[in-house]
Order: sequence, then structure tokens, then C-alpha cells
Amino acid sequence: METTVKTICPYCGVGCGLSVKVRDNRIVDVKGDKEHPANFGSLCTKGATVDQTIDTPNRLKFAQIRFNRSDPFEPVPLDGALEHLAEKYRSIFRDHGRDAVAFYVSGQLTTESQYVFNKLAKGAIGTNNIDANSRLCMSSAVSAYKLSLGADAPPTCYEDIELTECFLILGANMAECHPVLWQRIKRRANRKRVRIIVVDPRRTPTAENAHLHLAIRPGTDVALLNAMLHVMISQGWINPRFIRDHTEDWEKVRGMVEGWSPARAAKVCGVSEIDIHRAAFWFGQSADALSFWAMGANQSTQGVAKNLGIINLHLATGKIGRPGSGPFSLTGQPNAMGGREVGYMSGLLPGHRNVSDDAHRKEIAEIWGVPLPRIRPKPGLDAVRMFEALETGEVKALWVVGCNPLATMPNSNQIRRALEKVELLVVQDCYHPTETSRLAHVLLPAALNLEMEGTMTNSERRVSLLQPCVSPPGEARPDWEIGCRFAALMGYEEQFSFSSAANIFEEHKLCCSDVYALNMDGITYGRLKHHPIQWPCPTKSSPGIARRYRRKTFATPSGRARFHPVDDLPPADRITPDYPFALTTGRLAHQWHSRTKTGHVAKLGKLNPEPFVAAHPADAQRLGLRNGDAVRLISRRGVARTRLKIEESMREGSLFMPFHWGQSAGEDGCVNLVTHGEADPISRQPELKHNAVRLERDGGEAVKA
Ligand SMILES: Nc1nc2c(c(=O)[nH]1)N[C@H]1C(S)=C(S)[C@@H](COP(=O)(O)OP(=O)(O)OC[C@H]3O[C@@H](n4cnc5c(=O)[nH]c(N)nc54)[C@H](O)[C@@H]3O)O[C@H]1N2
Ligand SMILES: Nc1nc2c(c(=O)[nH]1)N[C@H]1C(S)=C(S)[C@@H](COP(=O)(O)OP(=O)(O)OC[C@H]3O[C@@H](n4cnc5c(=O)[nH]c(N)nc54)[C@H](O)[C@@H]3O)O[C@H]1N2
Ligand code: SF4
Ligand SMILES: [Mo]
Repeated sequence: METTVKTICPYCGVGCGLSVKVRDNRIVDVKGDKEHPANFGSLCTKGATVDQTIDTPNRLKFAQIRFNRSDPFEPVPLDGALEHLAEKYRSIFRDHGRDAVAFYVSGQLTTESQYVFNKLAKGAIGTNNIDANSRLCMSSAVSAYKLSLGADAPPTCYEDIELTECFLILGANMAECHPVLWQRIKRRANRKRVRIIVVDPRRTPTAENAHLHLAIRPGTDVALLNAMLHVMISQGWINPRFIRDHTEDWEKVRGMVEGWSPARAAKVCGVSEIDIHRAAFWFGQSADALSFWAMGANQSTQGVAKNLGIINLHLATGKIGRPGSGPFSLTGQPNAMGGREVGYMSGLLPGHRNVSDDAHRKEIAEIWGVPLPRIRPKPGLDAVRMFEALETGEVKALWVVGCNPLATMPNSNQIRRALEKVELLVVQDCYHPTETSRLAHVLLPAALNLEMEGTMTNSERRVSLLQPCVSPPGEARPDWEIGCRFAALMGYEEQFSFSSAANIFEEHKLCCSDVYALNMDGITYGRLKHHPIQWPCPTKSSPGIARRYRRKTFATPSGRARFHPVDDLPPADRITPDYPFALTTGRLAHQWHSRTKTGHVAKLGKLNPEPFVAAHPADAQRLGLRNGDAVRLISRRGVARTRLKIEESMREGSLFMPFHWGQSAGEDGCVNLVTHGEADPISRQPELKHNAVRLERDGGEAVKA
């Protein structure tokens, strides 16, 4: 019998709906869901081939254990593996205390799974040492929204694309990374008067299609944004009434941008003065402006400042809280937004709460049914510090759920040392081997999104229901279920007695109930079966609120949005004669992160077949290098080997290397061997977009970093 199941694409944060045809527990066809408001039937190459990620030769179907890293893994029943873990965890708690364990979880899990692991760590075990790959992804945006608007998450919705006149796209390569939204933008830009401004050091496929491409020197966005505001003030393109009635601290920002003339910024950014004027004119004079940004803004030691710089433009012009206007951070992973709701990072609690707030801990302890002192007030270790603490031995056990840190964390040499040192490494994944799982002691088999029920929230705050298309293979189970079974073995049967994902969602809703901005009282699995819903959604009859701050009351204590002055600071890794290039890293259209999923899809492999480092022709010529030459990148941390691709689209002095090929391109093929862990002081998001390196022909002989 053939059935059609509606679910969600498990890749990017656009959150496209899928309509999946299933026969005899096999997927026979994947199409875009025509009724889903994120994509109206469209899909990109990754979404359209997602069925090919299920039955791969490296699928992890059973739990496996070994006692030493030199031993082979032995398959064991899942229950046996969890009992073994419960015993190990008890002995670590006895000998070293509860902060001797840590969890590293993912924006690719369902909200329910994220909720369970957060509750397990912070509520049951009593450690705040849980962090997520969102630290590398969205944490700068989270910090900036809270600082400026008083609450996390974008105030905008996808429909604003069809209403705006000006797109400012900064540090986001939407054509490759958010392709379905990009199609919508391109359609909109066919209209007269609609403009696209792209700020990116590279001439990406996104920049190719812009009306204005500002190819700034990497890391100089704040200077550009300040100069744009400078022009808008001097030309009278700001909105004094909005500033007076709905914001605070304007004078501080005005004072700061006064010093950022377009002439000064043009020098710092390496773009023309006239282009800065043009960008300011289009943003300031268009009836509406929508800003999109992603990792070119967030992954920086100035990540929060870049975000605030963008939000300042919207506040100064009053282009926020109305259709067609507003700041719109692009969420990377399919459910990084869910992770923000459940507060799975080391300083947070569910419902946009903080561990350091007494009232917040009390509220959550009550909902969780755990004694108040169990939730610790001190924030735990963020991702970078967590791996440092593993290396020093301060943390003895790490449980990784849905991440591949050896391929994706900065400074892989340090990450490897940390993972080799840790006494107990648990890797819960759908595949094995991965870079990280090769070093594990215990492997736990996770179901894929297409095999389970749960919810995910996309970039526009829209919650969609995942419905199982096929059953998981072997003993693979949804992540939440594995977490609950372990919690029960640790003595928390009652607090984790969830019989379904829907049960967990109901408890999650309780945590969000008193938070107006995040309220989802009106969302139920029953309603989601019919259509996805945006939060806030306070009642069962509410369709969900598409745009926030329509009444211009912000979520700050005063109700006013807050301006924050930001100044241009240099990136952390200094360019010197020994390390003369600024290496940036990022993505290609047809691969996903460390390729555990896309690496087995033949069509995607043909489209983006191999790793490379891209350089400008003039740089290659100066170094006597030709297209395709074997080269090495040398940084203060390590050495990575790859092939050179000469590209006109590069800026002179800048290099670009995708991070998709971890060690699948060879032991030293991972670009993160040369990246560094210096992070934004507020968001603790590492600066993956700016690394000082040397580029050389690879002679094969050993080199020292
Ligand atoms: N195909 C594909 N799509 C994906 C993903 C994937 O793996 N593959 N991953 C998803 C995830 S998790 C994420 S976070 C998003 C990321 O989506 P994006 O952020 O759009 O992708 P990136 O390639 O990481 O970086 C974007 C751009 O930042 C530019 N950049 C580098 N330094 C600077 C700078 O200093 N200033 C400015 N303005 N720009 C700079 C780079 O040249 C690059 O083009 O993509 C999501 N979508
Ligand atoms: N140099 C450089 N490094 C980067 C970035 C960059 O731009 N440059 N970007 C950073 C960003 S923005 C991100 S988001 C991170 C991503 O970093 P990671 O999340 O570490 O990368 P993935 O390869 O997606 O790893 C996810 C792992 O989870 C598994 N998995 C997938 N679905 C599930 C599931 O449902 N359950 C379980 N248990 N496992 C699952 C996959 O098989 C895979 O092994 O990379 C970061 N690293
Ligand atoms: S745009 Fe993103 S969510 Fe949509 S199909 Fe592509 S990867 Fe999936
Ligand atoms: Mo991300």
C-alpha cells in the first residue's frame, strides 16, 4: 500500500515541507510540500535526495562498545549499552563530581530530543556542562537580539520577502546555503525598484545576482555598517520619531558613527566610497528593508557587534515591526531555533531563561519535578572551553549527540587531543564511522528524522511536525528515547516517563507558557498534523503571529529597543608576513557539513565532488602556483593539505576553503586543522571566518606550524 507522509527537510533552517511517498516501509518519492509556507513545493538538491541518506552502508543500526580505543567495537543490545553507561556515570560522579561530565548536542535534533538532553544534564544530573553546535552557528545572533530587542529570535517572517524593496544580505551565501529562500528573493527582485545589496569578501553566486556587491576586506563589516548609518544621518534618511518614541541610547550610537565617515570606512573595508553611499541610499530610502545575515556575521570575534550594527540600521530608520522590514538572521540548522527555545546552551534554561537567575531556576525546577538545588546557578562550559577542559582532564566523560566535533570544531589538533584524553566518549549518531565516532568508547544508534515523530522550528519561528516515513533500522531509536531510557536507569524514571514525543512537547510548552514572546500554548500535535504554526501562538484559535513588535513595544524592561554603539576591531588571528592570507571557511551548495549524510548521495557528489582552497589568480601567480596544484595551508595551529582552485571571484589576499571534507579527504585534509578557537567575548562564538595562514606548494615533506 502506498501512503503520503508530510514531514520536514532535515537539512537547513529554511525548514521546507516534504511530501514523501512510502510503499512497504520504503520511500519511493520525495517532493516539496505544496502547502508548506516555507517552500510551497520547492526543494533544493539536498532536500530532493534525502531518501538516499537512509539505507547507507555506514548506517549505525546497533549499539557498540569497547573498553580501550585500541580494541575493536563489539555490538551490544541498546539496553546493555545504557546499563554500562549508567554504571560508568555513577562511578564518575562518585570519584569526580557531576561537573566531570559534559554533553555536546545539536541543532539537527528535534525539539523534543534537545529538551530531554537539556533536562537530563541540567535537571537530573545537575551539571550545566551542556553546549551545542549552535555555539558555532547562532549564538552571536541570540546575544544581539537579547541585547537590542530584549528577546531572542527574528521578528520577521518569510512573507516579508514578497513585501520588501531592499535586501541587505551580509555574510550569507543564500544561493548555496538557503536556496529555496533565495529563489523567493530572486523572484521578488525581478520587480523594478527592488534592490539586493550583498556584503561578502567573495563574489559568491549570491553576490553575482546582487545589484550591489560590497566585497569588503574580511572582518570589516562593523566599519561598513557604521558608515552606512553615518550617511543616513547626514542625509536625513533616519526616522527621528521612531527613535524618540521606541528606542533608547541613540545618542551613544550617533556619537560612534560620527567618526565613521564613508571615506574612512572605504579605506578600512577596501571598497569604494560611492558604493557605501549607494548601499546607505537604498537601505535608507526604500520604503522597506529586510536584512539577512548568517555566518559571515556570526562567526567572528565581533559577531555580536556585527549583528548589533545591522539592528542599529533598522532601529534608526524605524524599519522593524512592520511588513517587509526588519532584521532576519538566517538559522543554519533545521532546528537551531528549537534549541534556542529549550535553552540547550550552557548558560540557558528553557523558555529563554538563564541558569544564573534564581526565579528562572525555580520555575524550571518545578516543571521538571527536580529539587531546586539540583539546577546549578553557574553557567557551564561553552563548546570551546568544554574541549579545553577535556584536554586538561577536568571533564572525564563526553556524550556527543548529533555532532561531529573532530571535523567541525575549530583547531582539530586540540579537539583530537581532547577526545583522545577523555576517559569515556559516547557518540550517539546515525552513522559510523565519522571522524568523531572513530574515537568513541560507546556508540548509540540514533533514528534519522525521516524515521521519527517530533517538532522543529525554522528561521521564521514556524513549528512543523516531523512524521515518521519509515521505521528505524535495527535498534536505532529517536534521540529523546535513548536519553529517557538512560535517565530512568540513573533513577529519574518519573521525570522522564514520556511515552511519546507529543508528551515531551506538552512539557516544553509549559516552559514557554509565561514568556509572551515565545508562547506556544495554542500549538498542539493535532493542529500541526494539518499545518505548521508560528510562535507566539497563545491560543488554540490563534493562527500564530507572523511578525513581532507590531505595536513597537519591545521585550526590554522599558519596552524600548536598545541601540548599542559598536566599533570596528581587528580579527583575533593576526595577518603577518609569515601568515599573510586571511582564510575564510564555509559551505558549498550540494554538501552538508561533514558529509555524513550527503557523502553517500551520488548526485550531490557529482555536483561538489572534492575539496579545494580557492585563491585569486594574482595571488596564485605570485606564488608560482597553478590550478589543481597540491598545496598546504599553514597556520599557527596546524597544517591542512588540499588542491588549489584559482577563482576570479576571490579577493586578493583572501582564501576560501569549504569545511565539508573532514578527514574523508585524508588525515590532514580538514580545514579545521588550521582554524582557531578565539571567540566573541559575549556570545563565545568562535571566529571560523578569519584565519591567518600561509599558502605553499605541497612538496610532501613535513612542515612545522
Ligand atoms: N548547502 C549547504 N547549505 C547549508 C549548510 C551546509 O552545510 N550546506 N549548512 C547550514 C548551516 S548550519 C548554516 S550555519 C548556514 C550557513 O550559511 P552561510 O553563512 O550563508 O554560509 P557560509 O559559507 O558559512 O558563509 C557565508 C559567507 O560568509 C562570507 N564571509 C566570510 N567572512 C566574512 C566577513 O568578514 N564579512 C562578511 N560580510 N562575509 C564574510 C563567506 O565568504 C561566505 O560566502 O548554511 C546552512 N545551509
Ligand atoms: N571551518 C568551519 N567549521 C565550521 C563551520 C564553518 O563555517 N567553518 N560552521 C559551523 C557551523 S555553523 C555548524 S552548524 C557546525 C556543524 O557541526 P556538526 O553538527 O558537528 O556537523 P555535522 O556534520 O552536521 O554533524 C552532525 C552529526 O550528527 C549526525 N546526525 C544527523 N542527524 C542526527 C540525528 O537526528 N541524531 C543523531 N544522534 N545524530 C544525527 C550526523 O551523522 C553527523 O555525524 O559546523 C561548524 N564548523
Ligand atoms: S532549502 Fe534547506 S530546507 Fe529547503 S530543501 Fe534545501 S536544504 Fe532542505
Ligand atoms: Mo550552522
